[in-house]
Amino acid sequence: MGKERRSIVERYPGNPILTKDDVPYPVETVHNAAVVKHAGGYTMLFRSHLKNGRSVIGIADSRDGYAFTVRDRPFVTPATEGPFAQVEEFGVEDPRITLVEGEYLVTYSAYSRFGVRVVLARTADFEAVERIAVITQADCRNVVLFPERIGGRYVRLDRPHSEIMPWSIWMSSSPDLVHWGESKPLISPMTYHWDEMKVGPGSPPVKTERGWLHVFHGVFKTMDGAVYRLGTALHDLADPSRVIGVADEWILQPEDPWEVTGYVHNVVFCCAMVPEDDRTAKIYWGGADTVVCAGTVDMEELVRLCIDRPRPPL
Ligand code: BMA
Repeated sequence: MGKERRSIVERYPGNPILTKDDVPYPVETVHNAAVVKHAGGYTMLFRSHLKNGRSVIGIADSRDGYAFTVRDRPFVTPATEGPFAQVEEFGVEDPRITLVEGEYLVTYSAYSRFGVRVVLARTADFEAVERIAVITQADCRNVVLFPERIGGRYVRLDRPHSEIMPWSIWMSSSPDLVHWGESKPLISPMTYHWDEMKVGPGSPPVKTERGWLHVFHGVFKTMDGAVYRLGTALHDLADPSRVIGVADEWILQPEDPWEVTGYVHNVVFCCAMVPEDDRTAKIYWGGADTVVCAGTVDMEELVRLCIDRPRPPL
């Protein structure tokens, strides 16, 4: 192994690409951003902490996927009336976006005194958003939807969490996006490994010739607190519950000053991988729960890592 190994995620030299100073309303952080291609450019949904410690989801637009302009108002704020008010009482966090059958489906974590659950919403144009349903029980986070039905069913990865550690990545499916079942664990943390404390889905899966590729986060607990890193995994195209490979090594860890120090130290947390035409993809991550960062990956290289240098999924 040569010492000068190129990093797998090439950080954008202009990182961080978004900070709280870019937001035209008062926020303490901007992080954990979902991004999709839309209307000839890129649209981002990102989480911000308010000064009361609770979170809202903002929206920003870009031509090139790096320079984003934040809109005047947040895209999702906690519902204060109607059927979603009870689950969103303590805030909305960590959006993901998947284009499914012509509409953008958005999932986000909703916190309340009853724990954390995931809400599914839809938007055609990123102007209006319509909540569809609460699609998990408590406690569950990090729902990422596959972009197409597989075997006639909608499919998602998610991460339920309970008293029982360590917390794993599960898959479930649905006939209608509202009722979910057939749940099973697919990827577990590995003892004495960079992800030994917990893992969770990061980006919605992207279709490649070799399988469904996604980026996930893994957490290691140290005497100095937890370290959030990113890993990658590949699933069978026809049956994504079959994990083809989970790369043994992480692909990104906190290294830049704004990833090492911030609202929560030592965090890189991914909610989006956006494929480009040349087999690269842009990935986006929150740095230290404080800023949004971007970088590029060679998707073929991620696929190879999963196939050639795997570790056991469970
Ligand atoms: C997780 C979530 C993420 C956050 C991460 C690091 O549990 O709360 O939103 O980025 O912790 O603090």
